[in-house]
Amino acid sequence: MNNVALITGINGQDGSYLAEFLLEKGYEVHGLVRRHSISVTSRIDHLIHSPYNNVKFFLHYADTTDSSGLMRLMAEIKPTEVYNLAAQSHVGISFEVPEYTADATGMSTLKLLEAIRINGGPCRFYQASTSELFGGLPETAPQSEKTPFYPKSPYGVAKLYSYWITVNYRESYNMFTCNGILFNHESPRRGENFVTRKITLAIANILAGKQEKLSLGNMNAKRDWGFAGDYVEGMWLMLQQDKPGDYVLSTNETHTVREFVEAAFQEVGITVRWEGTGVNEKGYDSRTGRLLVDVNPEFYRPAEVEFLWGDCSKAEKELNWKRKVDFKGLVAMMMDADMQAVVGVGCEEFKNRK
Ligand code: NDP
Ligand code: GDR
Repeated sequence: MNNVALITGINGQDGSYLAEFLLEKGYEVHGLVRRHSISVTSRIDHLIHSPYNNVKFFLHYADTTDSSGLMRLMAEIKPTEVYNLAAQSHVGISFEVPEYTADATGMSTLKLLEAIRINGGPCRFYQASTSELFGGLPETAPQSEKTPFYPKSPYGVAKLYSYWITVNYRESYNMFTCNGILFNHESPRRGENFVTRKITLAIANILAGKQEKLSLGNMNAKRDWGFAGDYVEGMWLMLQQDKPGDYVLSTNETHTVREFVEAAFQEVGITVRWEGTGVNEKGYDSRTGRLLVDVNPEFYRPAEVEFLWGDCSKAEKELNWKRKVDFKGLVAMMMDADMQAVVGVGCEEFKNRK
């Protein structure tokens, strides 16, 4: 049987890495994209312009909130594996658009599962579940598959629905459905309004004279940050097992947002000196005294997940999965990519020039 994958959210960060990974494995890959007034395919343009296009790689217009389109696509494509990565994926923005987030991040999962069930045929299903299902209470860390859920945002609540409907279809209809409970994973392809990319891009812009300073919200939040390229392999591994299950993927490291800022500046040879606390906290270049970082309460969230630190021992044991890139490697990779793109030189060359 041919391996045919359908990826929702193919032009997102994870979708682009997963498409590359599956094509390399010989899959026929179909991706679902929404219509936009401008092009949003920059992460997959290299695949659109590759020999794979229209041979092994196909894009289809659809929206996961539109069940008739999903039904039609399932009947047409007959995928053997579906990866549901589409979502309104920004936690902060979910407080601004809670109802839409419930539709796109929650209800859409049900629509996709129904389209698979009604169309019949053997099809394995991956749901992009998240560490935002956990409340991030320090006493619950490190969080594993057994940690109780306590979502703190409209995004987290919508993902909670998706998590349980995925489990429910497994139990009700004997479908092969899996939840990957993934902790934060980043890359040079990360959206520019997620905190890691916001930081690395701002530093490159500051050094290029295009931005004055970096303004952030809660710098005390702790996250377990891995590399997206490592995590898409884990998604695929979940669907290759004899039995479906739910798995945490994480790095087993945790760092504050402040530590990410410090590590990113270190990559370009700048040590940050901090002064003040809370909204008055500021970061200065320890050598020149220049203001580099401040706090803008606009970026605080109405409710926050304070402490995420994943325990992925189940995935390590059962899937034989392990992350390859650590925190330092991730920061270096992202900082270097933004330096190359904005300043025109990598971090090492920049430091040697100073
Ligand atoms: P991105 O925000 O980069 O990508 C989201 C994708 O979903 C985009 O391709 C977007 O398309 C698409 N999309 C959004 N709404 C719809 C819709 N209604 N119909 C069709 N497509 C839609 O997210 P990531 O790649 O980072 O994450 C992938 C998934 O994994 C998401 O579900 C996210 O919530 C989840 N997740 C991510 C983690 C992370 O750290 N990255 C951790 C845990 C879970 P468009 O370009 O048209 O907006
Ligand atoms: P998160 O990622 O909410 O964990 O969700 P994000 O990078 O947005 O925030 C991480 C932490 O940084 C704090 N923060 C800021 N965040 C943003 N975006 N902008 C800021 O200026 C800023 N300042 C401080 C946040 O408050 C938070 O504590 C990501 C998404 O990819 C989800 O889809 C996914 O499910 C989870 O990771 C796991």
